[in-house]
This record gives sequence, C-alpha cells and structure tokens, in this order.
Amino acid sequence: MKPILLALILLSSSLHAAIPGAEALGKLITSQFDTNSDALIDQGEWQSGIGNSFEKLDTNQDGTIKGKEIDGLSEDIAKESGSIAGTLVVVLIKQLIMSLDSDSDKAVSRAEYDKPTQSIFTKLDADKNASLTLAELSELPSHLVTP
Ligand SMILES: [Ca+2]
Ligand SMILES: [Ca+2]
Ligand SMILES: [Ca+2]
Repeated sequence: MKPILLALILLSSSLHAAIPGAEALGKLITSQFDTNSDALIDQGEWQSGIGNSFEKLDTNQDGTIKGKEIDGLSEDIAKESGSIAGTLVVVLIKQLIMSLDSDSDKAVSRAEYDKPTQSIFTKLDADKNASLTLAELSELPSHLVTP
C-alpha cells in the first residue's frame, strides 16, 4: 500500500471513529429520540429525549443519577447495540453523565443534568441546521470529553 493512501485511511478513520462506541451511541440516541422517524434529531426531540432519559437512568428514582445506576443499564443497551458495542456505549454514557456532576458529589441531579442540554445541542449541530444527523451525534463523546 502506498504511504499516502495509508495516511489518508488513518486520517479518515481517526476523524470518523475518534472514540470507540461513539457511533453506536449515536445510533442508540437516534433510535430512542427520533419520534418522527426522519433519522434526524430536532431540538424538540432532543429536549424531550434528554428529559425522558433522566427517568430511565435514575433507576431507583431518587432524583439523581449515580454511576452504579448507569452500570445497571448494560443489559438493555447490549440488546440494542450488540454486546461489544453495548459495553463501549455504557462506558461512554457513564463518562458523559458523570462529566455533568458540577458539584462533584458523585451524583448528577436533575438541575446538573438539564443545564447543558441546549448548549450540547448547539455544539453538536455542526452545520447549524437545527437538527442532528447520526454523524453529528457521533461527535457527542469527543465534545464532552474534550470540551
Ligand atoms: Ca426526527
Ligand atoms: Ca452533583
Ligand atoms: Ca445538524
């Protein structure tokens, strides 16, 4: 293989799959949030999808999400994404959710969780057309891990 071609392949794979599981996470979000099934997540779907997810993630319904509760989702997510992708997705979700813990008490309250919803949408919407494609959603981990 010519070195230039190899470099291009390496470059494109690092652009599209910077973080393992990111695309599987994007697919999972699309399948959960896309209520009108147009393969795009608009602002309304994002807001209500994020809101509904809090209730799913807060499995013991004490009003906060803890790391343990996210671990408990592994099985459900493995069903949606396949076992290997599912494991990666759970790790990503945990990192993402826990990065919202602004007072560092190891629990994410509803206020901590809701606050960045709109700013995350704006960051992800690279082409500023007020809806998120799978490619844009797949950038979620890279945005939050390196804000
Ligand atoms: Ca939609
Ligand atoms: Ca907290
Ligand atoms: Ca967009």
